[in-house]
Amino acid sequence: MLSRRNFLTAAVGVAAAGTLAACAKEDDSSTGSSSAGGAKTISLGFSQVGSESGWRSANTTSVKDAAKDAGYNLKFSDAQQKQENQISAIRNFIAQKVDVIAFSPVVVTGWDAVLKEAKAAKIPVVLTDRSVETSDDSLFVTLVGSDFTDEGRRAAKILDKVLTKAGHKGAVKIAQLEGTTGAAPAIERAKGFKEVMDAEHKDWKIVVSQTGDFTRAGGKQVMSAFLQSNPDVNVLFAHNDDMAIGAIQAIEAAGKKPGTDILIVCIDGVKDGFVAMSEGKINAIVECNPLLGPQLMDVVKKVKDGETVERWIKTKESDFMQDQAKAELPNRKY
Ligand code: GZL
Repeated sequence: MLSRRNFLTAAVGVAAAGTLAACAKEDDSSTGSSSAGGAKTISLGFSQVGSESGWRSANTTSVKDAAKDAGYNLKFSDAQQKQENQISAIRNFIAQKVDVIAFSPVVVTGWDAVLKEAKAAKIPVVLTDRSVETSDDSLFVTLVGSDFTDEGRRAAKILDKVLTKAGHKGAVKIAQLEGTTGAAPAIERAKGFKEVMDAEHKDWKIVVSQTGDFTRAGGKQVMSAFLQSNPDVNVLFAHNDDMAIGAIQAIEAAGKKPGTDILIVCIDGVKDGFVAMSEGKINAIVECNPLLGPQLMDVVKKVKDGETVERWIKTKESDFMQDQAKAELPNRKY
């Protein structure tokens, strides 16, 4: 996985021809003729994870709007959370000889072969949102996205504030709803949360942990099972708001009060998460900014022009306690 601490200055990578393959769901929002000043319109191939959450929908909108504003010819593919669809889409972009390929890898492993094909085709690759595990740093130029490990640390730190504010006494028994198995945010958020637990809260215990695949349905289904197997759970740490929102339905169905009987901390900061928090059902939210489109288009232009870019372009994010929810809700852009 990208060691997010190393800020190497990367030159543009080189890549080779791949084979043409169909994509899951693709749209080609060409913006027509060349951009101002007669320069050739930049063609960008973008492979999106899917449409699994509110965060993802906001991320897609940000990418499409920013590409349109930049006058790029965007070839967009929705992989429906399947790695094979992303690999096919990338091969398709190579065959179409796009100027730059950008994608959010659904999981961290299994990318070297197709990224080597892009390198052989001399098409630079930009990662956005999620990172990959690779031993060859030349296979992508940069990552535009959040520090998920730090988001996990922030979640544990704000949970400490939530417990204090709630006047919690006694055991802290945590249920963890993990993101998609093998995805960078799932791996790194769990790691960051555990790092703070082990260092500062040795009395806390994660009594049950399972993936809800970042979806509301997954969160509801898994939380329902958690409540059967571990009825004494009193904290939920969900890797995204959507799973927390699904879990709230399961908690209420079990006759318990989310935000009171079970304290809830989650990550993303989508509007529906803030609505639930303003209703007292979520106790704190760690923001993960999906509005990466403008930063991505800026980097794409620099990479296309062969400029040097930082190895990791981080997004800025905040954290919110329940008593901030009502005031913050009107400000939410996603
Ligand atoms: C995080 C992103 C995650 C969100 C989920 O950057 O990859 O995927 O936290 C989304 O909501 O499904």
